[in-house]
Amino acid sequence: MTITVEAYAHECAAQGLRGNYAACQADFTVEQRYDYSDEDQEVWRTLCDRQTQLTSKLAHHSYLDGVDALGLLDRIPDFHEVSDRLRKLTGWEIVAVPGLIPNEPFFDHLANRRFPVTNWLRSKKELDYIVEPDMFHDFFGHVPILSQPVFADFMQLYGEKGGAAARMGGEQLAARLYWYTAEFGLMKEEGAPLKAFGAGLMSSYSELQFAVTSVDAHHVPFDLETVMRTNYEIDKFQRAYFVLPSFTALKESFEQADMAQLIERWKDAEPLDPAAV
Ligand code: HBI
Ligand code: FE
Repeated sequence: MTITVEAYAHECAAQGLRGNYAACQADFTVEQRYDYSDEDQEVWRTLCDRQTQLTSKLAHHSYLDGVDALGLLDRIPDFHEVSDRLRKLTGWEIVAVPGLIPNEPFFDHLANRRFPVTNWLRSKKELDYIVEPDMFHDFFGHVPILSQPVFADFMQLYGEKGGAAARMGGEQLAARLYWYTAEFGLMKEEGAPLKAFGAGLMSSYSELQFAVTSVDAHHVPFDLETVMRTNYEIDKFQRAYFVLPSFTALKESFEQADMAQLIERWKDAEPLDPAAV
């Protein structure tokens, strides 16, 4: 049974999360309310100008094609306008949320091809790093790649199967899969060097360069079971970056996975150290 909005709003306030959860519907969505200040618009343009200098070189072409197709660089995007374009490409749409929402509704939105995007933007003084995912991370980071048909299918399957896994006690295994693909995934591009597509990299100036170009970045060939067993930390550079051979490989390995068996086998096992995989 999912936590109620009121109880979750209270919890978030206690943790000092920024979003206005009191305004949430039962599915934890809110209206975007396009009432951004001039400073917000300037922060958005500054972040996009700076980040696109890197993504143009280091992001997978599927991500870049999505940025072009959805048009989100010159001003803070209108969620309904971008949803109309995205829906025509892969059936996905964007729903506004005040920030992180409980796992259950999050999985349910993904299973229905709705991606939750935070409706507030970091302030000028937080340009380089922000703890909570804000609209720049969610929109600039996560949304463009949802225009890639196979990854779009994977993300819906993740909502369905990841949600089922979480209900079977495999919440951590499911979270790791999301973390090492949707957040920090890299991919081989035919005949090209390594490229990034994970949102945590797309939206981070420093970590995108480190993950793709540093000799100290630990690149590991993608393996579903290894990913689900490997620990991660949320507030430092990753000590492992998993490299996909293709989005099809990701989708098919997850389709074929027997989550009940994986949970049975690894739920209570010692997690793997990312530096050692
Ligand atoms: N909520 N809005 C939002 N965005 C996320 O990326 C998100 C979330 N809630 C839970 C969550 N991610 C992770 O725990 C997933 O692994 C489920
Ligand atoms: Fe994210």
